[in-house]
Amino acid sequence: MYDPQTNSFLNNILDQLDLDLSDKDLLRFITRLSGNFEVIHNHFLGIYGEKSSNHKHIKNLVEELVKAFQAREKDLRQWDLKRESDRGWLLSEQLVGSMFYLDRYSGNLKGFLTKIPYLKELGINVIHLMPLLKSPKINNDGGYAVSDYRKVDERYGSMSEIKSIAKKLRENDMHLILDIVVNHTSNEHIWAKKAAKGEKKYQEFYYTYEDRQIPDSFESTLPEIFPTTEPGNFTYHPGMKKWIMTVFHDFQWDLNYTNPLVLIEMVKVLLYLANQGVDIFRLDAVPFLWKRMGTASQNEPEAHTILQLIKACIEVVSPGLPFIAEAIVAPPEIVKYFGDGDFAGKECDIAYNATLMTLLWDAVATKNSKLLVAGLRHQLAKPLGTTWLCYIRSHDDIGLGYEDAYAREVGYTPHLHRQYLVNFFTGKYDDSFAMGLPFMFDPKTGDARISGTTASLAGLEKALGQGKKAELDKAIDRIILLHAIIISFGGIPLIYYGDELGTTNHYSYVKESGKSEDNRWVHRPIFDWEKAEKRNQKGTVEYRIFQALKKLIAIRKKSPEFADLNNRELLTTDNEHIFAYLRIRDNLKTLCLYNLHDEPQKIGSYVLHQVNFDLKKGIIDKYRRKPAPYNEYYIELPPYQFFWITQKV
Ligand code: OTU
Repeated sequence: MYDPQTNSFLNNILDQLDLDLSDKDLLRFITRLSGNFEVIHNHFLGIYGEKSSNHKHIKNLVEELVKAFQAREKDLRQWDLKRESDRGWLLSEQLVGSMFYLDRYSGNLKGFLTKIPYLKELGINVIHLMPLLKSPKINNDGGYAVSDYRKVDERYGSMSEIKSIAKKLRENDMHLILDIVVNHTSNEHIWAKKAAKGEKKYQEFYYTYEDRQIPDSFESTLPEIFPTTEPGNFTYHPGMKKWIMTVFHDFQWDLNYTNPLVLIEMVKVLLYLANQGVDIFRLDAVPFLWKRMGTASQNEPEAHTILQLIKACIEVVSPGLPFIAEAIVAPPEIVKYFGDGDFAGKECDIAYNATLMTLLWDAVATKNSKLLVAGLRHQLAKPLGTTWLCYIRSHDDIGLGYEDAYAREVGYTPHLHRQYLVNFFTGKYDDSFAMGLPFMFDPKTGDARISGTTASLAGLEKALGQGKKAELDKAIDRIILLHAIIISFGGIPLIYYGDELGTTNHYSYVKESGKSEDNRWVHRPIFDWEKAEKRNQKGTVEYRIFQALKKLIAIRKKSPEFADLNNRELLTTDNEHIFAYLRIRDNLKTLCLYNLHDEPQKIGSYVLHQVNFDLKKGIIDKYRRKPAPYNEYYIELPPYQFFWITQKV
């Protein structure tokens, strides 16, 4: 709501800028600015306090927004207007994503352009290029340790190439996602270097302490992210003679957002990258943005305030530019990154559906949907206009971060069940088909996470090794089944590069410097373009998986009910081995049934009545393009098969 005092503050700032208000674009900018200014102002003072220095900072922030808008190129401004008028594009069934390490996929940015036809063939149009900004050669955590936010690493190309790729993708109706590593910088970033040299201003950009007193107090409640290789959350810097907070690796220094200058600098970075034509920002590690002693320093309320504040700023310059929250945290915490209360839908637009991902793997191991369904039922409704990234694998490990309560609800002892899953996926049991690796086993807590590619976790690597045809078929079916779920569930499916070809674990990382100690590299393969050629060769594994995924994607794009309008209904059925949900849009209805078991499973045909199908009219399985099979009593699903049963009502 309009507030006279805040408005007069804004007018004063604008008056001093002497803007040409006959410029229509600028007027649109001012409209947005006046719409968001109260949030910018109040959130800023809410976090940093009602001080005159903070009023100056707000003024400075507005000036930066004006400068960034003035620098924004004409074609991007036009693009903004298009996005502004169609907020639904993000929820559309047309979007299908994938992610790539440039060096491992196409060598560099130039090479990536030559891969667009391959991506189009599969149906991919949302492109997440893994971190590509300047970072140290070895200590870079796959690019998540940035040493210059305004330069592309020379290994990959240049900033002007980003500009042209973003443009080229837009011309092809594709969208570019880039990472913004907001929580920390590399120790080789200029701020860190200046801090190391003793510049107080830059030491205050980070959390630095002269002795162990505060670090020790923090440590009593801070968990460890990489306990095996990076125990503790602080690193001693002998030059500075200070302890620095380094929650991830020792070379990743946590930025100190209690310092308003850090926030302003980060907003400037985002504005700069938005002006290069980036379509979507993936904000890395957002739960960690605010530290509070006595807590785990994740998901603190201020982390949300900061995100809302950043959003309010970016929206003024490049309206409709979505944020992805990378928040792989407890399920009830994840949805909060969409914003809640008055800020519902005004924080991040997209979030990783880590709950779905983890519980899908649970379903693979147990061949049972009960924990999956329980977990999803507890997933809080998200605001309209926001959407999930639905994924099976990403470049990170699989953490078993579901709530204990869900596990208890379905009759599991939470920690034993977690242990079972880790053992299962790391191939400890004779009947396990998975060949994953344990990631960051922590003897203090007994917890571990899991590394491995989709194909290796789903049994393909083992089946290929043993040369067992029946096992191979099952593994392929599992891979297709999992993809059928993420493609139809609601949200943007994110297909991990190489999964479309059944790429198994890539063990040569142990010989790569800077990677050997981090087994997440086992599932970050060097893409094999010869293998990709086999997608055209009937009967090959690559053909079977690629063509099935291609078909699933093509069907998705012709199925408006697969858009994400909070139009999914989870169904409880009489068979726990079957996962079932209904997707509805206007007069379209699709019942999605998945057999998670390696034996045929039946589900009572009452489910067809339950979802109000008119059986006289006939029901079609969209995948097979045939009438869906059922009799008076049941529908039978062959092992690891699924039906997308549809009817226009
Ligand atoms: C992210 O992941 C990135 O995806 C990782 O590749 C990076 O190593 C890391 O940040 C540091 O930049 O802990 O195990 O809740 O789960 O931020 C992966 C979010 C991670 C964290 C997530 C982090």
